[in-house]
Amino acid sequence: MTPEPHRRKRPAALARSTALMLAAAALAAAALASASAGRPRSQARVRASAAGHLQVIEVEYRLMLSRGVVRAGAVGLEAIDRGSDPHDLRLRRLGSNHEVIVPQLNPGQRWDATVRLPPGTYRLWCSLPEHARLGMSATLRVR
Ligand SMILES: [Cu+2]
Repeated sequence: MTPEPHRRKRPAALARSTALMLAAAALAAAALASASAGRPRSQARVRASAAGHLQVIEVEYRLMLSRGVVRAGAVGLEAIDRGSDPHDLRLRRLGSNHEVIVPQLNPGQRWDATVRLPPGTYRLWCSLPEHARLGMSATLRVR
């Protein structure tokens, strides 16, 4: 029998190429893992900041804003009554008569909507008797 040189395996070269392929596969897997772990979170953060979001917690007798500044335009406004009494919420830009009115909520209730806020300084308050005077007011900057 004559040897068949072309079909003879070369163990050293084979081992080297297998090692390279494994290394490449490991790199690809690591890249995929980091992409799938990192991408959804960062995209969600970009979307949230681009749209603008403001959460207002209503308790006796305070309004707690999730942030003091939001970007002008469409803002996702969320109000939650975490107190033990009903509360409502008004927003008014200084120098304007236009008010954003959030209906009265009962304890535990939540309300949200997208509102359009032009740039300016806004006063937020609860319009129930005495509530603003007792501390349920806050300032928001929109820019
Ligand atoms: Cu109130």
